[in-house]
Amino acid sequence: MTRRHLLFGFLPAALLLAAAGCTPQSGQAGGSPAPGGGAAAGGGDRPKIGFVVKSATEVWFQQEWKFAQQAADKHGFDLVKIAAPDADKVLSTLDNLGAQGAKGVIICSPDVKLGPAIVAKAKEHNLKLMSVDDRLVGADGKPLADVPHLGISAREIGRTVGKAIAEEMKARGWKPEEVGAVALTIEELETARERVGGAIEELTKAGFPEANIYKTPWKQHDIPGALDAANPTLTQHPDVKKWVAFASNDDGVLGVVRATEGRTIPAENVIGVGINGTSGVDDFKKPKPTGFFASVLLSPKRHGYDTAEAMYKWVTEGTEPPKETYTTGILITRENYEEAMKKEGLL
Ligand code: FCA
Repeated sequence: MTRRHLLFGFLPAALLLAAAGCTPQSGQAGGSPAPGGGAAAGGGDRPKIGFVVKSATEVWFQQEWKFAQQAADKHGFDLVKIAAPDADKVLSTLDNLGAQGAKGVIICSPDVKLGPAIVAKAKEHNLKLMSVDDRLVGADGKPLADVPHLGISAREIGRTVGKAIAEEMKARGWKPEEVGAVALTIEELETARERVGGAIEELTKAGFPEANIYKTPWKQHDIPGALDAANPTLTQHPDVKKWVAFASNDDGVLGVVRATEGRTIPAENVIGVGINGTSGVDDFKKPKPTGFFASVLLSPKRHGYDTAEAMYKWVTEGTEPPKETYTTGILITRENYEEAMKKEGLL
């Protein structure tokens, strides 16, 4: 065989290997299971660990996956990244992971009330289970305390949001009674309730009238969904010329900010403060400031890398992760985001 032939013969195999190591980022569980897929990649005894998230399109979860993959590369395990945006997909994903011989799964469920069903499926398939970001709850709405969880210090981070808004209002010389607040809420999710609750706590402490805080349910948890939610609230208060905005994450606030832009409310009349940093950063990169003023930068590295590593140690060494771990965040604005994000490996 000529060198040329060898090269061509080799290429597809190399591509296959790459593809097997880099499992599909979404839709995989709904398709045909691939039992022993890892073995085909030459990793027969490499443990397989699932990382299931509620959205593949939200930048936060892409970042979590990226860092989880770094843990997989370092320790030599196969990471199966799957997006499960609804209950059916969550359950079929767990069956699929079981069929593939996975040993553990980390999950941010689209619905935390699926907790007992997820625990039952994990047990059935002998999968070690931990939750990330959104804590699973039981039928009584209480957290499933037995499932190790890594989340954010939601109340404290919400307080940081509220303080940042209050300070910026002061810096701009705004009178609280003239300002309206759009607070996007996801009442059924504890971490979201706590984040928004913390922001309201600090705002009202700083003299913001509670009556001017318009709680607006956020049903479809993406930027267009937030824009749609915010519009009616803005319409209902045509007399309000200055707005502040907060939500459980950047995407919520970005949607509200886009809604204010759609109504030609000038950017200097809007103070939006998000949480995550991972998608809000796009507004900081725009040449002219938008209404997206700041965000609390979280650590997708800790949420992705640390959980994946902890799961690997659990399945290989039997060391169970702590039952609860809560991470912190730091306030970023146009002024300091580059340095802060570089430190986190995000820029
Ligand atoms: C929730 C949010 C994400 C991120 C994560 C830490 O899952 O939906 O945007 O903030 O918590």
